[in-house]
Amino acid sequence: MSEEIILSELSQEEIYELMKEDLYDGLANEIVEEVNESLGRGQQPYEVLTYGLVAGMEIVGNDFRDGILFVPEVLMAAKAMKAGMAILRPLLAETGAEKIGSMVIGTVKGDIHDIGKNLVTMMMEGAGFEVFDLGINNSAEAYIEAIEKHDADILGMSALLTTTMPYMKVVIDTLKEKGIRKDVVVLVGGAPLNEAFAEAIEADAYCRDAAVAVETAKKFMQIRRGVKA
Ligand code: B1M
Repeated sequence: MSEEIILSELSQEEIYELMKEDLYDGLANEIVEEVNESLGRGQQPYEVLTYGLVAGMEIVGNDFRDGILFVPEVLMAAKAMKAGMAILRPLLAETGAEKIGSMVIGTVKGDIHDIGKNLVTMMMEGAGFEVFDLGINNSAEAYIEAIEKHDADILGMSALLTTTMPYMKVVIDTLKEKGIRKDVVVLVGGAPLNEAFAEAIEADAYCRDAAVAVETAKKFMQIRRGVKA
């Protein structure tokens, strides 16, 4: 945000446009101000996330793909996105809802992308799930150790690279070998995935975005509760 811009004089639409520009330029402090201004106007945290941060990151992604932006710029954008998400996180988690299930989540081995996974974590916590976030670069063993330790209902795996998404199948095959595949619902997500891939690796479902992840997890928890009853 340049100095002459006074946020309070802008419409909400203009603020969302500015957020996209500032995210693109990796301006974390400006993003923080714009998130706070939006919330102060009564925008819902999910709206700020979707129309400001996620929309901005989509543009970054396109220009990264097209060779207009490079890794250092994308890292700056990711840092700015995380600064905005840090404000939204407690608000999205603030539902006071009773815990409805538990989830182990992490990005797969060889993959360090974590923004989408963090978003899913935030939304799941907000929906009343207890989430154990393993971070990035997870082996099958790390996932399984965490599932057993926390007696998790759901395993969530994230992959953003076409080269790392096949590792999800390795994890599922390892769950099968250990005889615990049926004990846990496996949800997968990440930009290069689709339903056909999820089906091919025998995951329980593909989640297009964080909101779909929450809905899908809730649906499976209802089924699990029904089975247990
Ligand atoms: Co990377 N990168 N990156 N990158 N990066 C992509 C993924 C890429 C598509 C960019 C491009 O070319 N357009 C491309 C992959 C191409 C391919 O595989 N075909 C790519 C590449 C090539 C690379 C490197 C190899 C670049 C290099 O070094 N030459 C390298 C790989 C490093 C590695 O992992 N080993 C690399 C590095 C990086 C940065 C470190 C610079 C940075 C990551 C920072 C971070 O995450 N902390 C980065 C970024 C930011 C991106 C893009 C631009 C944005 C990803 C993102 O955060 N999106 C990305 C372009 C793109 O995806 N269009 C790109 C926003 C986020 C909210 O969306 O992650 O899709 P997303 O998550 C969504 C859904 O997918 C879903 O819900 C989320 C929220 O709605 N979801 C789940 C995700 N996980 C889920 C798990 C679930 C459920 C739903 O579990 C139940």
